[in-house]
Amino acid sequence: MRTQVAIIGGGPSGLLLSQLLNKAGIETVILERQSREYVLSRIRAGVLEYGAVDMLRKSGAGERMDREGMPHDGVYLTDNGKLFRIDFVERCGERVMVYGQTEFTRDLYKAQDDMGAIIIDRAANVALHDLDTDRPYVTWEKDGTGHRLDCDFVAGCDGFHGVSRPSIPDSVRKDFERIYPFGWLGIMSETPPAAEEIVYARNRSGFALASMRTRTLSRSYIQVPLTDRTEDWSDEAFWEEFKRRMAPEIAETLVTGPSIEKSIAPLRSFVSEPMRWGRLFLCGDAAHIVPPTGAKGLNLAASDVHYLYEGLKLHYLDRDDSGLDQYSQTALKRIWQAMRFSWSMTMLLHTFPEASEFDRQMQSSELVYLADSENAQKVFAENYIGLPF
Ligand code: FAS
Ligand code: PHB
Repeated sequence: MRTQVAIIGGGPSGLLLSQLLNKAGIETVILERQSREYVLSRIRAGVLEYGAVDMLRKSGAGERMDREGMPHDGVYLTDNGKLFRIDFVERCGERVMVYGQTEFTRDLYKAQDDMGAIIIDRAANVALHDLDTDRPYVTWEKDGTGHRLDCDFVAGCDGFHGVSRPSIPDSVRKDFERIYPFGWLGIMSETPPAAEEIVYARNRSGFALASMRTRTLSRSYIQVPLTDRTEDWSDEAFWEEFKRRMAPEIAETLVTGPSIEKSIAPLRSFVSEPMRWGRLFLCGDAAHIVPPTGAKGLNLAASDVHYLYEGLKLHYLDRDDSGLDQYSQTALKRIWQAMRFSWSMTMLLHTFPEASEFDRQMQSSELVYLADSENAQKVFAENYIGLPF
C-alpha cells in the first residue's frame, strides 16, 4: 500500500487533518487502534474556540455544529459563592461554541466516509519506520495479518499514549511536565444545565464546573483527590458536593438526576519538543496535554492541524517546504501560550493540599481583580476564546 500522508490516530486531530488534506486533493490513510464505536464512546471536551469552529466549517463538516451547537458569549466564575460573568463579545468581539468533542468527531467520521477516505480501525501494533529518511513507512497487524504502508510523511495524531512521540529518539526529545495533585470527577446527566453558560467555581471545598452538551444534557465536574475512584461517589454524594461548591443562586435552582456516564480524569500539563523528527510530525495530544480547566485540549489539536495542513499543502501544491520546516516552532509558540493560560486557571481555581492561608488569599484577590477589572477580563477573554492561529 502507498499514500502521501499516513495518519496515526482516528481522533479529532487525525480526522480533521485527513479531511482537510483530502479536500485539497492530498491522499491520506488513517490507522486507528480502536474500533470506531470505542472512539465515539469517549466523553471529552465541550468547548470550541472560534478558530476550531472555523476549521470544522472549512473542512466541510460544520453543518450540524452550526445547527445544534450552542454559541456562548461568556462564562461565569464564582469564588466561595460570589458569582460574576465575563462577556467575551463585549471584551474581545468573539464567542465560543459549546459542542461536544464526541459530536465533532462523529461529524468528521461522516465527512470522511462521504469522501471515501481510507480509515483502518482496529489496527494493532502500529510501528513507524525510516522516519529520518525520505522513504518512511508504517506497519501494523489486523486480524492476524501484517500490513505495510509506504508514504511521504507520517502525522502522529495518536494522543498521549500513542506510538508516535516515543518514535522520536530520547536524545532528540525534551519533555516538560507538571502533574496536579487532584483529578476531575465528571458526570453526564439528562438534566437541564445548571446555568445558561458555563460556570467555573472556586470553593474552599474544591473546584467545580457546570457545563453542558445540549439544553437537556449537562456535563458537571468536581475536583477530587487522585486516590478517589468513581465507585466512591454515588450520584447523590456528587450532587451534594457540587451544590456546596456552586454559587447559592445556581445551587438553589439546580435540577439533579442520575448519571449516564461517570469518570475521573487526572490533570497534567505536558509538552514534548520538537514536534517534528524527519518525516514525522506530531499533532494534538501526541505532543501536549493541558488540564481541562482552560478548555484548550481539543482546540490546541485544531491549531496544530491548521499549521500542519498548511505546511503539507504548500509542499504538495507549491513544492515549498517552508511551512513544514517552521511547523514545530510555529505550533509550539501557540501551544505554550495555551499551556500558560490552562496552568494559570488551574492554579487559580483549585484547592491545593500544601497551600498556605497566604496562597489562598492570593487566589481570592486575583478573582476579585478579575471580577472588577475590565482589563483583566479582556486578557481572560482573549485567552479563553483562543489566541489567533
Ligand atoms: P485523542 O487522544 O483524542 O485521539 C488519539 C487517537 O489515536 C485515539 O482514537 C486513539 O485510540 C488512537 N491511538 C492511540 N494510540 C494508537 C496507536 N498506537 N495506533 C493507532 N491509533 C492509536 N479537552 C478539553 O478541551 N476539554 C475537556 O474537558 C477535556 N476532557 C478530557 C478528558 C479526558 C479523559 C481526556 C483523556 C482528555 C480530555 N481533553 C479535554 C483533551 C482531549 O479533548 C484532547 O485534547 C483531544 O482528544 C485531542 O485529540 P487528539 O490529538 O486527536 O487525541
Ligand atoms: C466540558 O464541557 O466538558 C468542559 C467545559 C469547559 C472546560 C472543561 C470541560 O474548561
